[in-house]
This record gives sequence, C-alpha cells and structure tokens, in this order.
Amino acid sequence: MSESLETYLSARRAQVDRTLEENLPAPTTPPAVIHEAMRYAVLGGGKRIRPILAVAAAEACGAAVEPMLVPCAALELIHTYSLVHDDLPALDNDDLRRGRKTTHVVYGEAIGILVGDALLTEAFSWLSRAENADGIAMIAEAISSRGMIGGQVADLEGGSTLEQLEFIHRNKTAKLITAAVLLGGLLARTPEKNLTALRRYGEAAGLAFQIVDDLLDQEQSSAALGKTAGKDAAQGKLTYPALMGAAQARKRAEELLKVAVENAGIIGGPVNYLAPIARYICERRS
Ligand code: GRG
Repeated sequence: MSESLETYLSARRAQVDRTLEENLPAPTTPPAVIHEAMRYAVLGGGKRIRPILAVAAAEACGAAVEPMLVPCAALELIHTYSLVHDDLPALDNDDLRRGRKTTHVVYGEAIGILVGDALLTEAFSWLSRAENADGIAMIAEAISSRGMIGGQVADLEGGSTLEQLEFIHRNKTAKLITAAVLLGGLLARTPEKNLTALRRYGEAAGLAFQIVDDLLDQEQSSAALGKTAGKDAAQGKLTYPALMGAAQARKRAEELLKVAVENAGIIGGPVNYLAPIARYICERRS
C-alpha cells in the first residue's frame, strides 16, 4: 500500500471510529445490555471500508468531509448488523469476528438478534439527518430482499454455476459497496454522469472485494483474518477459487479493478482516492 493511501485510510478510519463512538447510544442508556452489545459489535474493529468509500466518493465529487461523517458512518451500522445476524446459530453459527467472540456468544442469541435490529434502525435515523430522501431510498433498496438480503437467501439456497455465484455476490456484497459510493455522490449532489461512474465503480470494486474475500478465506489463517478461515471449503461452498481456480479468480479480480479505476478517473476531482482504494481492495491481506 502506498504511504499516501495508508495515511488517507487511517485518517478516514479514525474519523469514522470517532463518529461511531460519539453517536451510538451511551452504554448506560437503559436498557444497558442492548446498548453495551451494540457498542461491542460496532466498536470492535473492522476495516470501515464502506463508510470510507462513501466519504471518498463525496470528497471526489467536491463535498466537505465533516458533514458527511454521520450518514456515511450509518453504512457501518448496516454492515455490522449483517455480520451480527450472519454469525447467529441459524445462519453461519460462527464464534469469531474481528478477532473477538461474536456478539451472540457474549450476550446470548436473543440480544444478538435484537442488536442487529437496533443497528439497522439506528442506521436509518443517522441517514435521515442528511435530509436526502434519494440517498435513503437508494440504501433501503440496496439492502432489501432485492439486494443484500436477497443475496443472502440465494446463498442459503446454494448453487453450482458461475451465474448463481455472481447473483449471490452482486447482491450480498456488491450492492452495499455500490450503495456506499452512490451515497457519497448523492450527498455531494453530483451530476448524473458522475453517479453513473460511481455505480460502475461500486459494482466492479464490490465484486472484486468478494473474489478477494474468497481467496483470503482459503489462503489466510483465522488469526490474520480475525474470523474463521477455511470455512468456505469446510462447508463445500460455491466460491470463485473453487469454481475457476485461484489464478483465474485473481485474474477476474484484476479485470474488475481495471473497470473500477477507469470509472474513478471519470469523476476526476482534486482529492480522489477511489482508484487507490479499489487497488487496496484487491491487494488486501485481511
Ligand atoms: C442480513 C444476515 C444478513 C446477511 C446479509 C452481508 C451479509 C448478507 C452477510 C455477512 C457475512 C458476509 C460473508 C458477507 C459478505 C461480505 C463480506 C466479505 C463481509 C466482510 O466484510 P469486511 O471484510 O469486514 O469489510 P470488516 O470486519 O473489516 O468490517
């Protein structure tokens, strides 16, 4: 990772972390257990890539960063809700996330379910503070049964073809990543031409993110990932490396990276980190 990208990502991550810490309900708010558990789930690490992408998109479209922080951090609440629910016994039944015990393991299954519900609700409250109805509607659609939830359901159903795999990941992973960059563009009130480029960037970077996630699942240790590694193979899951081999999967991620970089270039802007962030998505090790 280049030094300037590393500096950019750590500065934005610190802003997102501060926003989350300051805007989540205090842990003593009654009933304390749900607020403690929400904070445990959200403040326990994570790359913060979705809010960072949203802020970076807004910045590339000429907006000031500070007013973007609360609505963009809402994406981390949505993402964390999906992780907490995905880890539940009825779904993935996992006990390790972000290097710590999963929320339901610490607080019990009922609180785990309610933490997800509360984070999703809290997210729309934070989004509404930006008073941008188009942005709110777009996020709702992206994580709906025609988006992220639909992808999760298709994943539960399984499949054996590349078409099925792409449907799962375009919905389960890429839609929220695309929604993140589009939110940045909408909050910056950028013209349609830029929104189209942001959508294409998000779709390509989002799918590349998942291909790399599949590769990391088979190449890295649980300690490096902070979550259970090797799960895809253990569960006999349909993944990019399982379907086409690791070398082809890596090649596909690089093709998608090219598309993302081209579209980042269309936006231009004096401060545009979208291309280096797409590169980071493809080259990351966790
Ligand atoms: C609502 C139950 C439910 C599920 C929706 C998003 C999702 C579907 C489930 C979460 C689990 C999963 C494997 C999602 C795919 C996207 C993905 C690779 C998530 C991990 O995101 P990172 O790497 O995690 O950004 P950190 O911990 O860095 O935030």
